[in-house]
Amino acid sequence: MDNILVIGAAGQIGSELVAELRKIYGSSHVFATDIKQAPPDILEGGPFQILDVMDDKQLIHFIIRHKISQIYHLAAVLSGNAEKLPTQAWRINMDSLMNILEVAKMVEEVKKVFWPSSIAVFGPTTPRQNTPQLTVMEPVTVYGISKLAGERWCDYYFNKFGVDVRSLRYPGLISYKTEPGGGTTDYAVEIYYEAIRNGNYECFLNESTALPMLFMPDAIDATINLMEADRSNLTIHSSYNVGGMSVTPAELAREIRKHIPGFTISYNPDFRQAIADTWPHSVDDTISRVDWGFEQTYDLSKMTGIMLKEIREKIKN
Ligand code: AKB
Repeated sequence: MDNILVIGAAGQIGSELVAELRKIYGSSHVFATDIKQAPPDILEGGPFQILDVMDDKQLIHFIIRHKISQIYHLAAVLSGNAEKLPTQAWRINMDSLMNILEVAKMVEEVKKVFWPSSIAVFGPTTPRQNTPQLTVMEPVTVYGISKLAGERWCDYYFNKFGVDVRSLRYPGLISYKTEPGGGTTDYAVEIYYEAIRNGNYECFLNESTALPMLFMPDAIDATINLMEADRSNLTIHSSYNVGGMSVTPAELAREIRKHIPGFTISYNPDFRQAIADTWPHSVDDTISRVDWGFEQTYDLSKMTGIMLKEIREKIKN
């Protein structure tokens, strides 16, 4: 039986991924870790430990002690925060990945690694519509540069040392369980909370900024399906495009208004507008569909119904 380590288990992806992995592999086989305390369901649902991925000695001891065979490394500084503290963000994003790749190379029991990349690897010179898997990549943000460098390192460790590292270029992820922090696509989560709490939202991107987005259940399925795919079917060892839906703030607001007719939105773009302006509007994920069966099951309308219902419940409780 595999023992799985999730780093960044208290975060937006980690908190949902841990729950899903525990259903599949059994609670005692999924070790949730983070540098901060995890939400109660993660703490109560199986092993949790404070672990700093930047501490390579602590990391390797943990992996050996718990006979870890799969690692999901989700900890990162996202695009907005990375622009505020560029050198720290670079160090955290890169050193943490290098620690993981080195451990995976050294410890024979570690069979697979998952590391998230992002649509931020693309830049202003990339085709914006239906962005191909292989294309021009000249990111102009610290986060994007770190993700592109990370992709290159993943590919390098696969080719040079046979490390089985798998990765997705996540679009913006929309979820109700744990809010994201410090990203450019965070508005697409905030808007639902503010619609319920106040009936209005001031958006930090302008109304026509189209970005690819994916509802969290689809992102979790994609992540686990990629990790469970037969290695021989995988043709990409840097990171796979996953598309989702292309949405603007105005379209999201229109969809919310179908449920909350009085909802209003205003626009006050900040520094994150300049980041979003360099990212794709939509992404071509054909290779993910062919290689490991990626599927998107939620559209804007289905997702909005669930987001509003779940956030209402959460606020009520
Ligand atoms: C961010 O906005 O920084 C992230 C991402 C698209 O990688 N959500």
